[in-house]
Amino acid sequence: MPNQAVIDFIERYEKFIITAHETPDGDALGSEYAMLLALRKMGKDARILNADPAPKKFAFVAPDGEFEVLVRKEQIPADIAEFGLFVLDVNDINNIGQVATLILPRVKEYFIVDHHDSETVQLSENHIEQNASSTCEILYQLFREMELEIDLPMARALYMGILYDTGSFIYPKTTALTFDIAHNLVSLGVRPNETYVNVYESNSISSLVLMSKVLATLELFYNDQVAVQTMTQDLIRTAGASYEESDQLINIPLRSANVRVSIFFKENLEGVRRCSLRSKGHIDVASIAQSLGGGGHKTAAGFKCVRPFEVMKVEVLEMLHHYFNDQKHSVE
Ligand SMILES: [Mn+2]
Repeated sequence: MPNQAVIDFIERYEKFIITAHETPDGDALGSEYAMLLALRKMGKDARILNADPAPKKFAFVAPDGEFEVLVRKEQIPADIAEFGLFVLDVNDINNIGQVATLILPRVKEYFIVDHHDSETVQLSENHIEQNASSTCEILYQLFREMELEIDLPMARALYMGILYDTGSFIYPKTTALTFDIAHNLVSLGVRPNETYVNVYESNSISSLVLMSKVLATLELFYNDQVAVQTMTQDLIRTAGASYEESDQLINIPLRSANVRVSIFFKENLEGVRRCSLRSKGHIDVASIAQSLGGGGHKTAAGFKCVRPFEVMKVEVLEMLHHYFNDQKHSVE
């Protein structure tokens, strides 16, 4: 039984902190809130502490204040040594921001629940990782296995995570099981349209302006099969937007039948630069991300850019060369 290790972990502690990756998305926040409610149902003391704030479009699943952002040392409980730490939706323990420096060294033990593939991560006993559509899909099965009642607030959170991480039930890891779970969550009272409107139709005007500006940076390589978009912090400021509002923009070029890889270089307002990669079909962008110090899935991956975007662009395009080498191309 793959989930026995996590069940044992829950039994060992009375108090838990739950966290997820930096700039948490729908699956990170949905799984955190569902886990929070599950632990409280079991009579445990639990709270969420994240490196970054929860975007409004995802925060609707929880009452205000549940997605706490770790900013001051004073937020750390005095009896932190008695806590277990749940790390959700991330397989790299360094990708949890200041939670890694302020909380991780002080807790007794941590446990990772995730669904990202990585060849570099050594799975240990405190780690479950399944080839699931989302962390929420893993948690749904865990709660069922524990015979824990899934109530409507938990169902809404789990549904949001599955909806978000499957791109509304279309990404490659969407299976019959995913639909089966979604069916059960809707039977519990989740309203798909309400979730959709919150997640996809509640964007601000600034995010629309940001989209137009990012799309204007579009460059195409290898006979229009590789798209590159670039977002600097100045561009975010001009649009009056926030960094988080760019999170779906990488998917836009993939709507073209020609484009097989979409690359998005993005800088946040603090000047931290990242590169995200998406592909259709057989092109493995995880291996590119891994060779540059990042990680992810075969069709969705990313890495931190220490060097300038222009330098990294040439490097990433070179790595894609062998997929397109039988065709005429130009790399500037
Ligand atoms: Mn996820």
